[in-house]
Amino acid sequence: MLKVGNTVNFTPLICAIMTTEEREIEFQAKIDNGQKIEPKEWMPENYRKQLIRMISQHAHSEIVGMLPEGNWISRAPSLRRKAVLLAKVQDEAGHGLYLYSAAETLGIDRQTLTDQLLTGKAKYSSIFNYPTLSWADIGAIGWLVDGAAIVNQTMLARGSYGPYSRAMVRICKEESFHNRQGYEIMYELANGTEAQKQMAQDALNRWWGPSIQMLGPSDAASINSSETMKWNIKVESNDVVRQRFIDRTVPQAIAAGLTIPDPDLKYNDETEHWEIGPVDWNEFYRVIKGHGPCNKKRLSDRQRAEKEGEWVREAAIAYAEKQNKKMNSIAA
Ligand code: BYC
Repeated sequence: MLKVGNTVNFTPLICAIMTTEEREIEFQAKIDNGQKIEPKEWMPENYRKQLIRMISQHAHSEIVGMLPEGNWISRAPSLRRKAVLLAKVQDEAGHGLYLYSAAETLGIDRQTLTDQLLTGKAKYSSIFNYPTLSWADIGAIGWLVDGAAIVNQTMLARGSYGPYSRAMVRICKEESFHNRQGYEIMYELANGTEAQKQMAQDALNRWWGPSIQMLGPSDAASINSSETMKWNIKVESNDVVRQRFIDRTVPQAIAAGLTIPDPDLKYNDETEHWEIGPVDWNEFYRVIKGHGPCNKKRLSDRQRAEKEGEWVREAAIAYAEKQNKKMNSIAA
């Protein structure tokens, strides 16, 4: 009980005697009012778990996502393209760092999260288990993968957890540049020589399906949605976000003179939406269970990077300790 001026504040006492059920009701009311939840506030254990799962998968995706693009830095067709790609890949590393930091506010440390990735316990986005076979694949990743990510992440920016939603705002701004550079690559190739046009079409043919799948299973199969949506971690369902991505991307393909590889694709005048044919969910589940074309390579590359980077982490810790000692001796 706190004495404030002449009045007595019973709030801490009331909080202390609230049951879990009462706290959950109060928490849900905050969510329904559109209030953000901040790290030190009370939250249901499953809210915390769901966020750690999602934010860490997202962070791992940013880091693993650097690998397919990194593959083309040394082979980019011009100095301008190389500089842009290098900057983009560095941005993805930055996104990973914000996201690991956002996850750490939930009481889990980064090494634990990294270990979960390296031991194959944690997922990362299915899309990064495909190879980048030609330069056009770099265009397709920026256009389609970053495009899908932006649609998903502008939705996540409206989510209930403060640190995650704020990280999304900044990440989306950077993703918009990534998306445009990817579309520019595709547009130029599609309007170049016949061979270049074919290269762009081939990349679209291979990346379209996985980009559609990347936005998560259909609503009927989405096991986490009941919790992630009840708590506004996701404010829209997987299918709603997927439809927005399709509606925005199909006209871009048409403008570039490329063909979406879906014979069932059609525009519905009544709903004003593009409708696609069946999604290959078998492929999606195969990939997220570890059997995509590059799952093994992606994991072994990350494991190697962890091992080869050990001396850097040791040096950084030794340097920080030395600096601390120096500061303490100045203060003494
Ligand atoms: N890949 O119940 P559901 C980038 C899993 S990086 C793998 O619908 P939820 C970029 C899901 O985790 C952007 N797994 O789940 C970087 C769950 O399994 P668990 C990456 C997937 O959470 C570098 C199960 O399927 N973006 O843009 O309600 C270069 C059932 O799913 C996938 C994010 O990470 C998938 N694609 O909704 C270039 C966004 N989809 O965990 C670009 C953050 C689903 O129960 N995440 N699963 O074992 C989300 O927004 C949500 O987690 C999802 C799924 C919409 C993806």
